[in-house]
Amino acid sequence: MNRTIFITGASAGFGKACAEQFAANGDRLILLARRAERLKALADQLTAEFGTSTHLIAADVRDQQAITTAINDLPAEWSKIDVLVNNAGLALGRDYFEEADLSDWNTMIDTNVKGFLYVAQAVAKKMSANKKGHILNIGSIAGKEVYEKGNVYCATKFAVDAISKAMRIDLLRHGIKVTSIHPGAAETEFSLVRFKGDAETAKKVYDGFTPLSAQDIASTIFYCAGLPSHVCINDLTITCTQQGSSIHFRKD
Ligand code: NDP
Ligand code: 8X3
Repeated sequence: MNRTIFITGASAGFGKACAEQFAANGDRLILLARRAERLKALADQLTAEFGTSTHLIAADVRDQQAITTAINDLPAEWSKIDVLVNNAGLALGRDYFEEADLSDWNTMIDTNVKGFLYVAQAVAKKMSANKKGHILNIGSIAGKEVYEKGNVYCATKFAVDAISKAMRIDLLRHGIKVTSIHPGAAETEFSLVRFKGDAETAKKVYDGFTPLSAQDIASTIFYCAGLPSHVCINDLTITCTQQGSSIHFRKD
C-alpha cells in the first residue's frame, strides 16, 4: 500500500511482528529501538523478502533530545507518517509495593509514560501539519485492571489508557485517529525482560494455557490501521481465549 508506518519497539515482540505484517503489505517502515543490530537484521530481511524501504532509528525513547531530533529531522521522504505504532515499553520486576526496586519504577515510568509521550507528541505534530494520520498506542490489560505485584507497571499502562483518550479528543480537530490496543498475556520477550533474564520464571508465566502471539497482536493492529478513513476503533482489549481478566485463567 506504500503507507509510511512508524513502529517503536521494532526489534522484538509486537513491534517486530508489526514490521513483518506491514512490510508484507507493501508499506514502508520507520523502525525504532535501542538494539541497532537487530533493527538492521530485520530491515535486511524485509528488504530481501518484500523489497521494503526502511529508515532506522537506533535510540532510547527515554532520551527526549534524541527522540525529538530524530523525528523532527526525518528526511523529507520519511516525514509524512501515516501510522504510528507507539509500542516500545517494558515491565521490570513483579514485587509487592513496599519491596519493589525504585530504579525499576523509574525505568518503567520513564519508558512507558515519558518516552511514549515524547514519541507521540513529535509524531502528532507532523500528522497535524498533514491533517491526517493514525496513532495506535499499545496499552495492556494491566492498564484496565490492577493485579497483585503489578503496581507501577499497571499504573504506567493506566496512564497510556488515559493519555490515549486525551489524545483522541485533542487531535480530533486535525483528523488524526487514535486507537489504544490492550493485550493480555502474550509470549514475546516481555517476561524475559520483566524477570531480568530468568528464562525459567519467564516461561512459567505461560504454563497451562495458550497465550497470544506477537503475530496475533500484529494482525489486530494491521486490521485497525486498514479501516476506511471515516472509521476509528478507539479502544480494544484482546486476550487469549483462556484468559478472562488480568488474573483469571482457565488452565489446561
Ligand atoms: P518485547 O520485550 O518483546 O519487545 C519490547 C520492545 O520495546 C523491544 O523492541 C525493545 O527494543 C523496545 N524497547 C524497550 N525499551 C525501550 C526503550 N527505552 N527505547 C526504545 N525501545 C525500547 O515485548 P512486547 O513486544 O511484548 O511489548 C511491547 C509492548 O506491549 C510494551 O509496551 C508492553 O508493555 C506491551 N504489552 C505486552 C504484553 C505481553 O504480554 N507481551 C501484554 C500487554 C502489553 P530494545 O530493547 O532493542 O530497545
Ligand atoms: C502485559 C500483560 O498481564 O503481564 O502487559 O501485565 S500482564
